[in-house]
Amino acid sequence: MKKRIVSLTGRSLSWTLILLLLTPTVALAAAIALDGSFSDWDGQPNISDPIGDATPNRVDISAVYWANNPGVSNTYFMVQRAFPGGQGNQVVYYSVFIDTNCNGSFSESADRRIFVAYSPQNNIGAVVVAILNGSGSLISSTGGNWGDPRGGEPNGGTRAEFYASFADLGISTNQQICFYVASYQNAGDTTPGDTTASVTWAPIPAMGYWFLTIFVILAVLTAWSRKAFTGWKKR
Ligand SMILES: [Ca+2]
Ligand SMILES: [Ca+2]
Ligand SMILES: [Ca+2]
Repeated sequence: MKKRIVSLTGRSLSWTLILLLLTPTVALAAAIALDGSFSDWDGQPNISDPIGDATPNRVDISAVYWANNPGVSNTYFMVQRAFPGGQGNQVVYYSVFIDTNCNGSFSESADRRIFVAYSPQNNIGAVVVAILNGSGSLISSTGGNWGDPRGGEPNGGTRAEFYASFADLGISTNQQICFYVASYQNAGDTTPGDTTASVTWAPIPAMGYWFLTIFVILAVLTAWSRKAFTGWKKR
């Protein structure tokens, strides 16, 4: 019995240590702010797209990032394009096509399309977002100064961040979704892979981090109580 208690204690401590090591990593990786600054995307999941596979430059996607924040039922995206140059019309339209049930069809009523217009100005990067269902009906719209303003290379007029709530996407927490991103309504550049490929993603449950924290605390308390019990038995 004593051996079993010691074994359980050791196992609990091992799990506690693993979870304690994992928890700060999760917490540090999730702090997206819609503010037109982009250092918050460092370390987030992303796919690079080749530069030079679409013309003009303003429709040439170079990277797509996605993330969600702890305790917030939103999906966040950031799309970067090739430097569009300082002249002419720099406006670009993106669509994030979401197959919410991952059945290969993106045009069912349960599916979604996040339509984005990004227009870099001299001091702000204006972003307007409309969320449509797979049939094209408008669900909601929003926007903000969420992009790079016009400017020089390498980042001037290139990056835009935006979001869509779980509610507007019609998804539940931890639901697996499949998505791809296209510029100019699929006539410009697509990511990933300029094919019909898509990214599969299960946004972390809104309360997942809290659950993990509580789980770690319970594991620590369990380990301590069992250790204390073992010590008491020795006396
Ligand atoms: Ca940001
Ligand atoms: Ca590209
Ligand atoms: Ca579908």
